Amino acid sequence: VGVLDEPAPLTFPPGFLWGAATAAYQIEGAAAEGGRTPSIWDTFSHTEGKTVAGHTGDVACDHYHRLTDDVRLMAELGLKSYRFSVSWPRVQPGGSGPANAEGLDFYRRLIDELLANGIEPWLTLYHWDLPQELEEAGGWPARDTAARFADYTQLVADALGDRVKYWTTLNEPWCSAFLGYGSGVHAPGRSDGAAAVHAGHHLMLGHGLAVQALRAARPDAQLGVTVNLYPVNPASDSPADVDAARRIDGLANRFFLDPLLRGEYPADLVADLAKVTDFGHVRDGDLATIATPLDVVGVNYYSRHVVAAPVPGEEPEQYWRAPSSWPGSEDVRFVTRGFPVTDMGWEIDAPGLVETLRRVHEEYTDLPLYVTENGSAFVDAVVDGQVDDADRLAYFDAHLRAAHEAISVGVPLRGYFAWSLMDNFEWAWGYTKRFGMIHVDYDSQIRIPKSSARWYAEVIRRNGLAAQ
Ligand code: PNW
Repeated sequence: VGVLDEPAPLTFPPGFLWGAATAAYQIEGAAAEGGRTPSIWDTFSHTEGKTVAGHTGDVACDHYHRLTDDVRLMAELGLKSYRFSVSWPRVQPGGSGPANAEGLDFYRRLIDELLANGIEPWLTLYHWDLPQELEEAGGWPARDTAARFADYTQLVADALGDRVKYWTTLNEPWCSAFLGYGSGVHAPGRSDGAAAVHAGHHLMLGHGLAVQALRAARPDAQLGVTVNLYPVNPASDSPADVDAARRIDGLANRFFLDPLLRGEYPADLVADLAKVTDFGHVRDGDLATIATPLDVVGVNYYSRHVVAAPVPGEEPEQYWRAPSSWPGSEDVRFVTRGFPVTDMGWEIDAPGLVETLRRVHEEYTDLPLYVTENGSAFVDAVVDGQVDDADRLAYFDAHLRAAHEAISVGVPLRGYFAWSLMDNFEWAWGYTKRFGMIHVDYDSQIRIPKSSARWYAEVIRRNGLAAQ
């Protein structure tokens, strides 16, 4: 092959924000220390039968006691940014009232350590750990929770706002609403379609109020929200399959994108949900609040949904069907195509990332986009103190090529956060699924950077991928 035929290295735009992400309940541990009160995830994980093997986040990666060592590992990776979440019950015990100075101090020390290492802190306010007291007062299906969230946001902005430029209000409101209150496979484990739809609305209302509070407190900050998006394709061209795809796309993607970025619920989705709720929970002015202007949009991407019309008697077993994360569309079948899958059973589909980013840009917004999570679980083996995770590395490589392709067709993608910095508590799956670039031994708490971590450090150093 001549020089001109050789594939060129894929270089990203100058200043591309290379990062890694985690979430408070998944890594911190110290569940009953420093004045923290229980969240719905403490209650849920301590309830028999809710998580694999009864795993809880009581200790997790013990990050609460190891933040200095963990930031050193981030610096060794050369991370430009670190996306973490604040535990609401750590900084505002019980979810209302005054701040807990000891909880805030933990995040202040974390942020200062990041800044001292030249790592941009990216703060997520809500990654699923609602204070248990607020769940007992009705949780996200109750309107008042949105006001409580705005109050908590104000408290965090006052305490940490001088140190943080990038803010995400909610992580993946679809999961909070439809896994938490629909299928109940996530905390708080309720199964009620109407409650899930109402929760989704109040999460977005809380987001809008939080953006307004942050904007007033920190006019210079970059404000956004993170949604988990999926291309949704019909399994065939049949009108029934095409309609199934329209319905699932409505619940998975448009339920959130349309209110947040257009200030309206899609009419077809409202009609689909007529048997579930009459949308009487939506008050005048809510949609304008929800659509309060943002500076950035975060997209979490893992896989694609391929769906088909119901076939009586055929019920494929899926993580989210227990009883259903899809109110009003419980009968839709999720089909697999025989693609290679990760340890979550999710099909690996890097072109879906290009489609997803293009859709957000072309149909919804000109705002800068960030991939705030992308990654994969695989079974790892520690051999002679090393973890050679070629499968995870290949997943990152394929998706970064997709991210680069999206940029080359005009998507204003400004950064990418690998999920996850380190192995952690994978929600209902406990410690049985490993997403980390850094291996964690949960007995010794020894961290070992995997091959993917060393590779990612090289990607960051080059600001791109080597020629393939
Ligand atoms: C996201 N689904 O969760 C979360 O933001 C992370 O905390 C989590 O560890 C990561 O992705 C990997 O799971 C999801 O069932 C959980 O479609 C479930 C689904 C999607 C995202």
